[in-house]
Amino acid sequence: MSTEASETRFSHLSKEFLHVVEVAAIAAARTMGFGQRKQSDRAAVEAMRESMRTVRMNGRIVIGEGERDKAPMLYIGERVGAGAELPDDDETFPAVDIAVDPLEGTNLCATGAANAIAVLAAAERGGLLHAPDMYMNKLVVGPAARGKLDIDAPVAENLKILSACLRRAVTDLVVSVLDRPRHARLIADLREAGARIQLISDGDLSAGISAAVGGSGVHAVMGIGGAPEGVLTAAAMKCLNGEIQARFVLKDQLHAEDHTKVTEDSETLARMQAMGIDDPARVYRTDDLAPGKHIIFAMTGVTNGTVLRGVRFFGEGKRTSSLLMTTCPHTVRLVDTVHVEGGPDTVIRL
Ligand code: VTB
Ligand code: MG
Ligand code: MG
Repeated sequence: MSTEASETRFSHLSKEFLHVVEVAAIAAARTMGFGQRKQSDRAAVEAMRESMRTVRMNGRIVIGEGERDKAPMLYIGERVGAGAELPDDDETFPAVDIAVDPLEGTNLCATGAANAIAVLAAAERGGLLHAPDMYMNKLVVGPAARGKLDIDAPVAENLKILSACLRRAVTDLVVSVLDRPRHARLIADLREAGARIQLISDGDLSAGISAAVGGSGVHAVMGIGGAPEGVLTAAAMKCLNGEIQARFVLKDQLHAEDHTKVTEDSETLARMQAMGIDDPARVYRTDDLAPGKHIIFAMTGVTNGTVLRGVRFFGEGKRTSSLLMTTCPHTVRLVDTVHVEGGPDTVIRL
């Protein structure tokens, strides 16, 4: 097959992935506010997995719901899609690696708070880093500051550069930070430098996307969140011309509050090594986390958010708001879908 033909075939997958995230978002949104984050998550995972079955690809999950024994669905290494059983060199379907987070922000959904999303990224084989589910320190900015900041520099210095890039005072910057005890120092540094802060209860991936698009009122994301979300953020940054810099965080670098949530460093290091990460201290940039040339990023709002609206149920159907992006060709689509379920009298509203 010509490169052109295979590229076209790959980019056509984006529409199928759009359907996958829409379906997952709708399933999760049904449970909004139930106060049952596990139930919300399960609904999204099941719906996403089911809709992924017919996607015309030979898919492999590289970032998923965890290891097989702990998560029987969308586990790391699971083969998905219509060509799941085929060998990699079979050309019937494109071979793709997939990173999923069927419900990013389970608590946000369970409480009806802003910015819960259903999300996935896909790339050609090897196009997304295999990252274990562990913590990751991140710095996310939009196109204007791409390549200008340094995750290792003092916060005040990064803010000064960011303010120059965005041509506004440091006091006019908004940095999104997960509201966690581990960020006490970061928050104090941001305050001392004079920046404004948006403390979020969850969802640093949504926040990263906000930081990369103009007009969102968020200019950067800083701090420690999940590594899987970091890889997904990187895929989005490739499409939005933004940047993520990141570093894996081990137990001894974490706040005591987080210690119970992570495995012993020896075990974590072994998991990292098994996934091909030899230098646990290195800084990963956008292209290290998402090295793929052909990236597809699809996300649907579950609850109302900064960039996307949540799922609306209107009796005769549903309406979803999604972000669908590809690198080849480079497209960013804001997709507003009406899923019509009523009869011929159903009115489609603007
Ligand atoms: C992080 C963050 C996510 O959960 O994984 C966080 O990246 C978990 O952090 O966006 P804690 O262990 O401190 O709760 C999210 O906020 C939501 O999945
Ligand atoms: Mg998840
Ligand atoms: Mg998540």
